[in-house]
Amino acid sequence: MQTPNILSGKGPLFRDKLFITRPNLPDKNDLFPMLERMLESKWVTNFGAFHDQFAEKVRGAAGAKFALPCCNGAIGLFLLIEALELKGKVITTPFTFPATVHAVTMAGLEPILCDIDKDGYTLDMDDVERRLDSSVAAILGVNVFGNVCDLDRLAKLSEKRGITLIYDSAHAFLTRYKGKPVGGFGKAEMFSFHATKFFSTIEGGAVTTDDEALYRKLRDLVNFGIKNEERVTGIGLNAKMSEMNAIVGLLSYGKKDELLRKLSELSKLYSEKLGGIPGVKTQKVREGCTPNNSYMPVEIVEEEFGLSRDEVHEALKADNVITRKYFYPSAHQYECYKGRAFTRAALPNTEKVGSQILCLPNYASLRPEEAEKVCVLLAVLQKNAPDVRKALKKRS
Ligand code: T4K
Repeated sequence: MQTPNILSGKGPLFRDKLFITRPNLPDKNDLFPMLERMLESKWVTNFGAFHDQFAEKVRGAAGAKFALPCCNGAIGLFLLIEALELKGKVITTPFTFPATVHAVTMAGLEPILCDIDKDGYTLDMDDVERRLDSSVAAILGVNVFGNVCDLDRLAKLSEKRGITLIYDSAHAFLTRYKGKPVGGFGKAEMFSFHATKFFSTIEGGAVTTDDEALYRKLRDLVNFGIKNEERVTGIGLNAKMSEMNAIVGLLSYGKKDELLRKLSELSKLYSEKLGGIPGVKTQKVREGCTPNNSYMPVEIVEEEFGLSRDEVHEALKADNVITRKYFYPSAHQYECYKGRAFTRAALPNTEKVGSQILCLPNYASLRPEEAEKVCVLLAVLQKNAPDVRKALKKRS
């Protein structure tokens, strides 16, 4: 392989930027006829026919009784929390995208941030049990990078203590646990169908639940809280999914098996090729979980790799490999929460993983040879760590 740019100063290994993800967009030959039908119908949003068809697909794929598409995952989660009318604190994880903890605080609730499992990155159940007291009204688990929380233990705990259990499954559409699809666990779950997700509506999300009353309430809340022509019963927002987004979702749905297969192949390739590199640790997926493989998180363990995560991030960038530090900073480190009591919890695993995590390029249209080249590049950087460090220092 060509010497990495950071050492040679020559042109980057990848001519074009290799991003962490690229949207899986519909083929225009499939899209345009559907858009034409939408235009002819003159019904473009507010619970149209494509919206309802898409809701039905999501409902089936999630194995839930009800599915409500919405404008994005963040607002879907916020309105779900609002709809639950919780009285008390919400246990959740700091190792997530800002949307999770913001949804809790924007709903006027106090989060309790629990630590994560150092290998799978989901809620550390011992910490959850330690921190659980009578002030807790709900647990909001995050099925991060498509891996699932300890769904069995959380279900038992919520039942025993009478606590509402919900999931931020933004990353976990079409993941399964013990054969059952994610989407039917807890009281309700939220999915994100943002363009960066392998299954996309460009912008969009959905909430799934088996609880009809909750579904009906949420359906009003995504439409300003309007019950009918003469009644406004909830304080809601405009969070509906438009017909255009639903059409993209329907087309994504048609490709889901192909997307899952490609991601699974990439995941196998990455695991094999990264396995031999000292200081590269991959996420441990929970036993019983069949993940969607939509993210490729690794930890760079500096003592073994010879470089810090930040140094690897920079060195890869020099070769046009644009990785992301999901999720650093973690929620307890956000400036907007500075001084808030909930940020003072001891979160050793979160801090350690947050300082080591790096998500590698991973998307269905990524060619296996490109993924392999990223792995070889990582291996070369590791082998030449002292020189890479020197070169990075010189460059900065
Ligand atoms: N809960 C969790 C656990 C989440 O991870 C998220 C969102 C949510 C809740 C909220 O769901 P939504 O409300 O978003 O539905 C991206 C996504 O915007 C966000 O949806 C996602 N999680 C998060 C993990 O990733 P950024 O700020 O990192 O995106 P950005 O713009 O830097 O894009 C990442 C890369 O994707 C770019 O470097 C290139 C590529 N890209 C991006 C876009 C938008 C493209 O190639 N084309 C594009 O159009 O948040």
